[in-house]
Amino acid sequence: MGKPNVGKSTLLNMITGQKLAIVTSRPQTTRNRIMGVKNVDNGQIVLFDTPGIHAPLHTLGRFILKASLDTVSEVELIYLVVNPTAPDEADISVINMLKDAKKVLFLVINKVDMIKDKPVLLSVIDEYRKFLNFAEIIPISAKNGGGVDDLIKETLHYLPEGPKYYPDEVVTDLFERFMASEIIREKLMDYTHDEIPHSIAVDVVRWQEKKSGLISISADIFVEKPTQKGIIIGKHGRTLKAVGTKARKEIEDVAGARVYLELYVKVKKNWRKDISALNELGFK
Ligand SMILES: Nc1nc2c(ncn2[C@@H]2O[C@H](COP(=O)(O)OP(=O)(O)OP(=O)(O)O)[C@@H](O)[C@H]2O)c(=O)[nH]1
Ligand SMILES: [Mg+2]
Repeated sequence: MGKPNVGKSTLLNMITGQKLAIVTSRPQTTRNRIMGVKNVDNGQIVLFDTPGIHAPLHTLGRFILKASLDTVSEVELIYLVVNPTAPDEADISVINMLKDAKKVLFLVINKVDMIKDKPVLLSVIDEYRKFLNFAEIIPISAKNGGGVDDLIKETLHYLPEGPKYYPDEVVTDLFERFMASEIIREKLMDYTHDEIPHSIAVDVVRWQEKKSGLISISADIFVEKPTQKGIIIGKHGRTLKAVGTKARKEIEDVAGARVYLELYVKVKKNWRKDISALNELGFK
C-alpha cells in the first residue's frame, strides 16, 4: 500500500518477473487490486498490488479506495511503499489507515537508485519510525531490482506456515481480457496529458480466437468529453494508431498469439461519477 506513484505496481512486476500491472509516470494509474504469485524454494507469496491511496474526488475514486482498504483485512503482511523522502501529508494519511491494521508492517523505501548519500536514507527511516512500528525496513529499487531479494527473504520469515494456495504455473488470477484493456489504457495514458489520462476507461468488447490462431480484439475507449475524443484520435488518427500498434504488440506477448486490434473512441459523459457506467466498466 502507499500513496500514488511510489512504485507499487513496478514492485509487483519485479517480484513476479512478469508485467501484471500497468506502470506509468503519472499518479493514480492502478484502479483495481492486482494479484501476483511468487514461488520460491521454501514458500509461496501471494501479493496484491493496490491502487495508490488518495482522497476520492468522484464515485470512481471511492471504488478505487475501497479496493485498497478491503485488502488490508485479507493479508498477513503489508508493505508500506514510500519514496526515499520524508513522509508528506499523503504518506501520513496512508499511515493513519494502517495504524490499527494489526498486521505485520514493512516499510519499503523504494526508488533508492535516486539517492546518492546514505545519510538521506537514514533520516527518512527516522522520520517514518516516529509514526509506526515496522517489523522490517527495507530499501529497494523496484525498477532495477536492488534489495528485492532481501525483501522476499524477509517476507517469508514473517508469513505463517500453511498450504500452498496456487499451483506453480499460476502467476495471477487476471483474465487476458482485463490485461488487454489495461495495456491499452497504459499506452493511452502515456500519450495524453492533464486530466485526460484519468478520464479514460477501456472496455474489451470482443475477444475472438480464430481457427488460424489469430485473436481478434475490439475495445471501446471511453472519455468524458468530445474534445478528449479528438485528442485521443489525434491528427489524421495518428495518436490512436500509435497507441494501437504499441498495445497490440504487448497484448501479443501476453496472449502468445498474433492479435488483430480494433479501437473505438466513445464519449460517456462523466462516467467517473455515474454508477451504472462504472458498473458496466467492472467497478462494482
Ligand atoms: N527511479 C525509479 N523509478 C521508479 C522505481 N519504481 C517505480 N518507478 C517509477 O515510478 C513511476 C510510478 O510507478 P508505478 O509502479 O506505476 O507506481 P504505483 O505506486 O503503482 O502508482 P499508482 O498505481 O498510481 O498508485 C513510474 O514512472 C515508474 O517507472 C524505482 O525503483 N526507481
Ligand atoms: Mg500502480
